[in-house]
Amino acid sequence: MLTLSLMSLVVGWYVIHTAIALIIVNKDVSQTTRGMLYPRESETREVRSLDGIWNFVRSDQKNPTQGIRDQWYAEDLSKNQPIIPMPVPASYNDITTDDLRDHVGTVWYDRKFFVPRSWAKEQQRVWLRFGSVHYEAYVWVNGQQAMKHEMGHLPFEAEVTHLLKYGEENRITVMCDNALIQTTVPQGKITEVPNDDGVTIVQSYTFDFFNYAGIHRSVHLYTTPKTFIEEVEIQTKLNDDNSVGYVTYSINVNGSAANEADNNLYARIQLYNKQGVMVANATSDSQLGGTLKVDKVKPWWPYLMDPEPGYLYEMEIKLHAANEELLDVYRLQVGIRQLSWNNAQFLINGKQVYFRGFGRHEDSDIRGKGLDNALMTRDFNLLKWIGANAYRTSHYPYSEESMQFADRHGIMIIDECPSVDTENFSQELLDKHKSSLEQLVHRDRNHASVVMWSIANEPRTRETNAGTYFQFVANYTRSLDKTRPITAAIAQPHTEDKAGNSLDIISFNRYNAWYSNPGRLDMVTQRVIDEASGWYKKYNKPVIMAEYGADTMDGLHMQPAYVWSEEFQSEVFSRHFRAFDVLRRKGWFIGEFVWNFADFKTAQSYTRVGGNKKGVFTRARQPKAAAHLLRKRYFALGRELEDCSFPEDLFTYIAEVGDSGKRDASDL
Ligand code: GCB
Repeated sequence: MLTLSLMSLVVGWYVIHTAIALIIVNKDVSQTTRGMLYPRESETREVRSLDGIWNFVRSDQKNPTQGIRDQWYAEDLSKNQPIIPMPVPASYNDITTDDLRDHVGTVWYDRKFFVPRSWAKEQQRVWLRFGSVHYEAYVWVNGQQAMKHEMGHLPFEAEVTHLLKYGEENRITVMCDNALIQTTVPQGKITEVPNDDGVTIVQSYTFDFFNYAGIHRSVHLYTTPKTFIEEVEIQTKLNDDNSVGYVTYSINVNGSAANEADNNLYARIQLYNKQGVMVANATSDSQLGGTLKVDKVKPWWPYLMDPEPGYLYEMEIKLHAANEELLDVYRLQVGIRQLSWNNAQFLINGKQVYFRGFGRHEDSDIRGKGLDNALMTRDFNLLKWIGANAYRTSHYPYSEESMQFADRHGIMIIDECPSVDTENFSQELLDKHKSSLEQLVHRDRNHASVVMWSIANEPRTRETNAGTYFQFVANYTRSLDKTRPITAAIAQPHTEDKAGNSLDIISFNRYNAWYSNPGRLDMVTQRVIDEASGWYKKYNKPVIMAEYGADTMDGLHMQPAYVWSEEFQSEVFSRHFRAFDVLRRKGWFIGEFVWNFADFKTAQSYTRVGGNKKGVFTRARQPKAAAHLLRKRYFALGRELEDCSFPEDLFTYIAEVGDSGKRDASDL
């Protein structure tokens, strides 16, 4: 009986705000992001990682708020609870051998660390920054609340100068709640369900990836001077023949100079090329803004569109007080490029782009969605091996480290916020959805690789209110950044969609021969052509196929092709390629994205064998047969559209068939 009433309380706790509004209004986002520059060392800043093994406690699922009531943060977790070791960064779900994987509700982490005595400076501040915690986080430092943040996959930070003990040991405590309800982004449902022991609470969600949780990305302590560079926003442009680049910057400062008279701050900006040669410099205006002009610029180009893709300059910003005193130094990598689009094309540096890439996931064995530098590096090597020039960060923002990699390798990013299968449009959901985009744009606006914002994946855009809802979301995103187009990956029939009007580029997802007409390879090509044409006809905007594919068990072979076999995946791809080539000739079809880059874990279901197997690579990042086919297509497109050269090993020697036997593109 007691269990039952506690359970009802738990469900009540998670379902308080589920009312669906009939009228939604466009309110301002109440809390917008400040600061959050990626932590970097400089002459004036120190960075310390708090990654490693933390202590971990899971709350009683039936009593998720117990730790707050009993103030677990006031002491070491180990004082009151049995603790287990937990790696950070990592999802906690797949680390243990018990049922932690499916835990619903709150878990606790803590760790100790020293703050050096030398950090106790009058003119210095200390910040605590999380790359991401999924989903909601409460953070205490030495028992004092330091911050609270709702939303996975996005960073948050707070100044902790006043909470730290210098030259002593300190403790950081984190409570993380993975519960998803109808007003979280993404949405989920918590229900009370009878089981063999009475009742249990169950987390359900419609999206097709495992709801991994925990401290997913790095935790940093970093210092800044008292008066410091808090924000940098840059925008870049090129002249008509791409020979001159312009970098417009604006800087925000937090704090004021020690002496009132010196408060007239200014910044000196220097731009260095890859050889370390200074190519432009400027002194800011009194608003701390200005424009750098770069003669003989090397523009940022996507992979295979130029022999030197992903060219980055280093921008050095030195903040000075009026008396010349150097207050702060921050450096960031800058790619100089210009985006444009119209009703049929997307262009970079004046050149038409044809996207060829993937929908992806941050997902791997054991670490779940935890940042893993080895995995990230391998993934970028595979992207380049296969000749992709783009991916969508389906279905949430990816790590800042991966965005930096994308800049460096020339991989274009369609940057997606965490809204998946969006439905039951309520005021509270709208506010959070907008907030997720505000946080995303703020975090990623300076990345050359980010070429488009995706405001949702497979939203239910035929529902009542969908038109108004997405108009508000799209217009808000546009108000944050006018330099990039806006898309959403839509799977509703174009005839019933209400969101396309608000987008700049239409992306659609469809699984012909899989979810529609399974196994029917003869029902792919024409259907793809018809659907893409339908979208274009309705909205007169460029169209991308953002998802297509087939689940494939690596090692399963069946001839003739049969669902789940490697042969079938290759055939499904090939039938799509035919459609894409017809569509490309129409002039408004601008990209093809396979679902998915690699196999990934999902919630348990009878349609999934250990997860979603639509990967071109296995979860261990080895190619399936279709990867070799896709590689030939992506490089063939690169050769046709951008005159790229073929990798030496693209073709396997088969037989002497004259001169055309080896390098003729028609043999692909
Ligand atoms: C989709 C979703 C993606 C799924 C995929 C599938 O349309 O956008 O998240 O994983 O289908 O394989 O079912």
